[in-house]
Amino acid sequence: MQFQKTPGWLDWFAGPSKPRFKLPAGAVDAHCHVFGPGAEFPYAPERKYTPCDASKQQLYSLRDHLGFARNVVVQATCHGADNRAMVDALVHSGGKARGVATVRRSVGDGELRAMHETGVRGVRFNFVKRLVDFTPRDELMEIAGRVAKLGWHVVIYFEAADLPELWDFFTALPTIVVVDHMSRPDVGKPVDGPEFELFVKFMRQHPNVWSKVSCPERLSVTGPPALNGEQSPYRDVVPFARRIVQNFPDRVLWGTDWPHPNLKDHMPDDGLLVDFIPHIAVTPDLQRRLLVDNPTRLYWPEI
Ligand code: 0GY
Repeated sequence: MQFQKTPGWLDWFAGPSKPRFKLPAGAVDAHCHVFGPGAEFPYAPERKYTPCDASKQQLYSLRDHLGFARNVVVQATCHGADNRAMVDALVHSGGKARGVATVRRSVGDGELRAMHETGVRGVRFNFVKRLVDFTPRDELMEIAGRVAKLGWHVVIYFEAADLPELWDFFTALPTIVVVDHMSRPDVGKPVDGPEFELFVKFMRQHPNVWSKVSCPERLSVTGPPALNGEQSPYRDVVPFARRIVQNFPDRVLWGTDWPHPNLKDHMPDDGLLVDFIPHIAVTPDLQRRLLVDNPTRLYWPEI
């Protein structure tokens, strides 16, 4: 099937720079996606955007270029609950990728077990209105209970302003809960202001909550340019991510978010994104926990 990408959609950046920061051995890109290709894996009828294709081969060549050892491929909303493209990426990764799926209540236990065999280790619940029509919470809670039996976790994507309303639901989940992109804080507000304090409290009070300290390119107002080699790219995001890494060093993950859905003004250079890491995880020990120990414990506990 031929698909016409959403007007204004930016293609991913085809010539990423080589990062200056050398990733530690065994580093995991713990948040990335594949899109189609649409001709092989059609986009879902209920999708809110149509992306450009971004294949597993392209993802794995980026992995090698940047110096990652492994990937966690997260189901993107443009594929709805049809996990075939993501699962196909896992199956062809030579054991170097694990996945996070989107499922409905109608999913069979046999299907869940089959996904587990391919490397799926979590489900994603999305609460971002521009991306999905919401699934009822009782259905999500039922899914969480079923995947908990497989040892999976739940990834949640929501915006900071919605945390108060979602708090009780999130804290009732029976699994590890991984928050995408620090719940998208408004980095124009103070890092010790009420909004981000609530997120820190959420993590502090609930030891099963983890966070991805990813997506500075989505959150930044100042944008990417490093003024010199010393200064971080996306520097207005640094205090937020650094605070989470320092306070919860054993519950943080990092990912590129390649191929960067829904960016209309600016498409990041993935090499520069990697150069953001030493500014938020400022010692080799913190870097190793963020990039190697934590994702390995969550996705490859057997190694
Ligand atoms: C991200 C962020 C976004 C999109 C999706 O699945 C998706 O469509 O996750 C977004 O638009 O903020 O993590 O990729």
